[in-house]
Amino acid sequence: MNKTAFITGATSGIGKATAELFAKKGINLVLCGRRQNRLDDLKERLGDSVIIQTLTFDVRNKEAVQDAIGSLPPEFSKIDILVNNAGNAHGLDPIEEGNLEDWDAMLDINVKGLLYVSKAILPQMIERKEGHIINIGSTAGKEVYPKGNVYCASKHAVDAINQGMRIDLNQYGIRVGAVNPGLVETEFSNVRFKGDDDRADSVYKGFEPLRPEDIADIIYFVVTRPYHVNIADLVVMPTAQASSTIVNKNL
Ligand code: NDP
Ligand code: 8X3
Repeated sequence: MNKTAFITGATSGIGKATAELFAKKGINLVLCGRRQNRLDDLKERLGDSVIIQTLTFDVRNKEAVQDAIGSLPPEFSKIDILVNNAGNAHGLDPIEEGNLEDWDAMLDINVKGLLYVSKAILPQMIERKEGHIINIGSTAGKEVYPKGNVYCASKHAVDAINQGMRIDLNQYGIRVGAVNPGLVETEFSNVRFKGDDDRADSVYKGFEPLRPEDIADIIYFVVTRPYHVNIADLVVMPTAQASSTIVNKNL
């Protein structure tokens, strides 16, 4: 496939699994994250089959986002697929105990970061009247769960932005859709619980969670549909999960 994908949050979890699958399928890659060593490792491992460019920046920093994307060499001037994946939950607290830095992080990364990256990539998609944007939302963008307050708000915002993007970019023939996973075992809970790995592991105990590779498969399916097919909004949970709070541990 002679295409180029730009993936944010490629250093871990869903983004990393997507990068690995896309490379296997011959999709050239721009891989982003803050952890340069992980990006270097991916480039080293995956760079035999496809062309890879890495960009190290924090999606919260709008100048850094513009500079990094503006610095892409000519062979990466055409981005066919943007996977807006970078994001995390920070903390799990009732609203009255919420930590202001956690709130800033979630809204700045999950919402504003997604907007900054999209704004920087969009001009060349609009010029070509071609492109496909996949926004990684969450079941947390479809319902709110106890103590999920601000993380859920950030993912509800992604849901709204996904719809808004699809409406506004419709005139250019740019496809926009969201993939909204339930519980996927990644570094997500390690970040949420600030390195408390036992607490993070307990989130996925007693049932079979989704794996990042499951989501990568779905993203690949979405981007390989014929042009007239746009998967606008897809929700996927582990079979054991029925909602954010109902998980069957007896399967
Ligand atoms: P991981 O923690 O494994 O990966 C998060 C990725 O986001 C990392 O590559 C990280 O890179 C990047 N990232 C985080 N903050 C920033 C930042 N400030 N600037 C740039 N990149 C950043 O989690 P997941 O793979 O699970 O999460 C990926 C997406 O999937 C997120 O949007 C998350 O909300 C969503 N999601 C996850 C679910 C789950 O259960 N795991 C379910 C539903 C949705 P680095 O640290 O190197 O910057
Ligand atoms: C991640 C899924 O349920 O931990 O978005 O919020 S959940």
